[in-house]
Amino acid sequence: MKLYFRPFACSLAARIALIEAELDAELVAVPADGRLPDGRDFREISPMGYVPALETGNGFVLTEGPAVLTYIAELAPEGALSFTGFSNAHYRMLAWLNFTGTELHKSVFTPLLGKTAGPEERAAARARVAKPFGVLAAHLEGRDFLEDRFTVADAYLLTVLNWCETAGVAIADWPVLLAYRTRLRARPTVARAMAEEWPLLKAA
Ligand SMILES: N[C@@H](CCC(=O)N[C@@H](CS)C(=O)NCC(=O)O)C(=O)O
Repeated sequence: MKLYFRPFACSLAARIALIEAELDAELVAVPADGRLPDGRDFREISPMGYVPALETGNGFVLTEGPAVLTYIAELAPEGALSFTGFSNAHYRMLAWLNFTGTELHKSVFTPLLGKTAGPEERAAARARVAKPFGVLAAHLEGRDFLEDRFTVADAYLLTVLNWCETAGVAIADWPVLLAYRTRLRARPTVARAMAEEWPLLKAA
């Protein structure tokens, strides 16, 4: 299995999930020009050019973070990274993955972290953070994780919260979210995943 990633991009969540699940995978860094070490153009694997992309041993290719994370969670020992079966918690976890992807990642952080948005679009993106952060802060008050235990939804949310400083989002204005991020960063699997990517980010 191969995970295509960029350091500290949303693919970090998949790295965390692989470590949590103790699954072996080759981690392939996608260069800025998309030319992979084996000579292929990354868009042959991920037509949008986006990480994460997961390529299984039998040639199955999966893109889109929430799908990649759910796939890894289902390869993990039963119940280790998600909730199995037709349970409310399982569907809530899927809802959190979608919430993070739509209300935060694409709506707020993509315009703030990219180079294409002008001042008006950036101001609008920054204004969109208060509502979802407020919902999350209210939900996480008194809880360690989004649900009763750590799941891939926490891995994704932590990954997105990591971008606050670079994006100019004052996470300290939501102390519950800051405390959640601090707690998760101290989790050994998260700390290991971040330590693996940190030198690559600095070198980029
Ligand atoms: N809808 C995609 C979005 C993934 C995405 O935005 N990936 C970013 C990194 S966080 C990326 O690869 N950007 C490279 C680019 O825009 O060329 C998903 O959920 O996986």
